[in-house]
Amino acid sequence: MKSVLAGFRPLSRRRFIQGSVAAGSAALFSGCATSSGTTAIVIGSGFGGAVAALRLGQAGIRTRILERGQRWTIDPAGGTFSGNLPPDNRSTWMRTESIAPIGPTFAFPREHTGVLERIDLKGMQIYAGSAVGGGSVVYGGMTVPPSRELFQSAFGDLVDFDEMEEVYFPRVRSMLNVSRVPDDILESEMYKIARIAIEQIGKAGFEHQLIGQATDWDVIRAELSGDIPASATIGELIYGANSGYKNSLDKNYLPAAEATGNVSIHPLHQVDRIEAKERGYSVHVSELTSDGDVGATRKFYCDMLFVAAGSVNTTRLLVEARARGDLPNLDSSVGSEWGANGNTMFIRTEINEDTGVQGVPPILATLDLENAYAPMIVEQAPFPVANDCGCMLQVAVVGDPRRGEFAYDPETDRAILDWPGEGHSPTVVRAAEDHMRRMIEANGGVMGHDWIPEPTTHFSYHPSGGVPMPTAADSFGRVEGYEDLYVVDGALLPGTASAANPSLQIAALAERAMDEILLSYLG
Ligand code: FAE
Repeated sequence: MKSVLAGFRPLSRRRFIQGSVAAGSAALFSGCATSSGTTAIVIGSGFGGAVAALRLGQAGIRTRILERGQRWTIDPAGGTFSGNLPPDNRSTWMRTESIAPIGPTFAFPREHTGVLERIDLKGMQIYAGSAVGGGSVVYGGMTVPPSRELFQSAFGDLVDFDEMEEVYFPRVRSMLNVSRVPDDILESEMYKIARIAIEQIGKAGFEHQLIGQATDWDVIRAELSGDIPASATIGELIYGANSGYKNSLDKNYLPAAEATGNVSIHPLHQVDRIEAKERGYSVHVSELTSDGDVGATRKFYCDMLFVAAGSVNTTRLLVEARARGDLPNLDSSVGSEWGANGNTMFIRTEINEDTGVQGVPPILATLDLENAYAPMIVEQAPFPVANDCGCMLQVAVVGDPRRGEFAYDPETDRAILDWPGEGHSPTVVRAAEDHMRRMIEANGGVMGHDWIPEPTTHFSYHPSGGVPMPTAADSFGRVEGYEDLYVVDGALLPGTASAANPSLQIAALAERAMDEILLSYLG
């Protein structure tokens, strides 16, 4: 690599960062895009993987993304993804029934490599995306920074909040084209529920805020005017957006990575095992059919390996590799400090309002950082099925102290979670109940036990951690014990996303890591 860049003088970290806020490494590394012979593999194409691949491609490094999920291309006529009611097997990763946490279950004739995975761990169920674009295909687009205090207390002096706020959060927002809901759309029929929520949040003595959204509002305008089939306006979110209203990673980072000419994306390539070789790494892959059958098994080799399979899958791959002797030098802390980010939901019914059809994506939140039990952000999430339920769904993200640890189980040959209890900690449940109580006292309504039995205690959309810094990896994702092995996804979070949704932090930490990794690599 160094010979390709003879004469290239890396800037100091600070100068480099200041010169590249919006474009990231692109400005610095474009022109260096001759292939060096160095090869990289990125496992997973979610927030961490997509960022890593783009920056590697711009630096002239031949990169393969190995992604187990399918690549879904929006058909303008609609029908790319499963609808909500009833869902079909495109909705679900490798099961014969649907898994959405709310509402009835639907059976499928056979398994499929659908977009939403549920990982059943002992004491906690985790939802994650499984597609080119990872979680961005199924997510709510909420792009929310943490508070300075919570972030800094989670990261200590390993990551500087000012640097994140000045450099990396803006860079990610710019790539994802994040904006707040425009007035004309907030005033439309699909957001009647949001306007009701704004009023009720105020009556309960809280302040609301409109949050950053990775959404193309023009697509939603086209839905509203009837020019394209309805999608956001009828609540399509968790199984993918048929109108393409989401600014998911397959619309920005990933095509930009491919456009460098150095990055190729390989869908339906499931990594089963990673192994250190004398030089570089070998990656064992099952090539899947769209129904999930194994068509062939292959091995790929690379000099640089970036593991970005999402917090749970990355942690499992590493814990299993350590136990099997494939990566024996991994630190004993790999697998620990894993958390569910206090991500819980509760629903209020009989809110005495005709809510109409509740369109998505979610656009507003309440900061309840002074909550008596734990700091939290509470997002008003449209109820994800298209009916007039007279109900309001809220998604809380609570600073939860509970942590678990993944350990290898020789009987199943898998890493399993040791989680201290059932579901989220009592702190999370009390904080959510306290918030709900204030909303009910001010506005009426009851807890919607038909849909959600209680503030949900047992599942999360926000797996966080498993590769703690600084013991398992440094704050740039460089894994201890190995050269050129990196973790750049949600596994690098300190067991929490600090009472915020994780995607912004994951992508921003990956951007920060890639700046540093490529600078030291090329320097
Ligand atoms: P992720 O995006 O999960 O990407 C990992 C990728 O690796 C996936 O594409 C996998 O298919 C792939 N993969 C896994 N195992 C393998 C393997 N063995 N071989 C090959 N590929 C593999 O990881 N966050 C927000 O900030 N705002 C939201 O509004 C929001 N809404 C959400 C709604 C739902 C329903 C869900 C499930 C999550 C939501 N999240 C939200 C969380 C967010 O999606 C999640 O934190 C990020 O996607 C995690 O990013 P990673 O890069 O860690």
